[in-house]
Amino acid sequence: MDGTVGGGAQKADGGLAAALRAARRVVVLTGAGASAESGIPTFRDALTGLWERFDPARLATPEAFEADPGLVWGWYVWRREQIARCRTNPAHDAVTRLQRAVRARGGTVTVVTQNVDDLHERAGAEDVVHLHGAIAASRCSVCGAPAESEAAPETRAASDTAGPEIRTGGARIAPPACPVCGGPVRPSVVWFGEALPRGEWLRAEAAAARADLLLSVGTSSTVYPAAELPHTAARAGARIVQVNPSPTGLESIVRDDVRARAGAALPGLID
Ligand code: BV8
Repeated sequence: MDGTVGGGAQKADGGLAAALRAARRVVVLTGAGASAESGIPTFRDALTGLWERFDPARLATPEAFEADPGLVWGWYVWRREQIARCRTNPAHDAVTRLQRAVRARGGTVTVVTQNVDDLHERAGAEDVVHLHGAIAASRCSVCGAPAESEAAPETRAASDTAGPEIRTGGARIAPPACPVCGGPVRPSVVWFGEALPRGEWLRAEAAAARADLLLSVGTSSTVYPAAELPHTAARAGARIVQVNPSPTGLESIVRDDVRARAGAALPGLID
């Protein structure tokens, strides 16, 4: 393990700043922790309201939606409303500045996120790879036709009347019916047990396989196949940098372990 640098880093080679300035093929892999300082709870945080007795990984499954579409759809309506009220945080803004700086010197930065929010895009990042889909989009769970994400008026009324509960997380809301086949509409995210979008995965994997630096930000490195990407980059000889206040399963391949919150640490690393 290399030396340590300030800011709560567990270990980092003094050359981290130089490496970030010299890198030309960068992958930034973000997880729920990158949006935590925007007020979006991570998957490890306890859920609230009706869902507090559920493990998010148990809610984010086709089986849960099949068993109780209103419970799962209500959770996503609540999360969408939460995300719509949030703003980007300094971590998202720093990632965008890094992408612009590396591009200005002829390099590439591929932002690969496990998050289903749009905060990287709202911060100005381009060509973001969404491994797990986007919460803002919906599709029919039966025929796959794209569908409106807004709950249908009758069910929307239910959530409006349920106002405070939905704000604190706690209402079942019947999903809209598909305008094509009448099937229940679902969020266009990748649930546990579902394959990642092939094109997105191939883009992420190819970027990791040619990276000279991979920055892992705010992910517990427990969800696969996304968690495989730092290992793919390390095998390609990339420098692995981690920004996370807690240890993850990644330390053995991490050269610079910045043990800090992303919004606090990334601006100082990038600028
Ligand atoms: C699949 C969308 C196969 C929904 C999500 C090996 C290989 C392949 C698959 C598997 C495998 N082993 C197990 C599997 C199955 C499974 C899996 O990985 N399970 C885990 C739990 C063991 N994987 C799958 O099911 C994947 N599909 O493999 O399909 C297949 C192939 C062909 C055909 C059919 C099937 C699909 C996985 C995608 C699941 N969907 N999201 C939604 O969001 O509602 S994943 C979901 O979890 C989110 O995307 C979230 O991002 C992710 C959790 O990971 P993190 O982002 O890391 O979040 P977490 O809360 O865990 O950690 C937050 C971290 O932030 C912490 O470390 C914390 O310390 C840190 N933090 C907190 N605050 C801050 C901070 N860091 C910085 N700053 C802060 N301020």
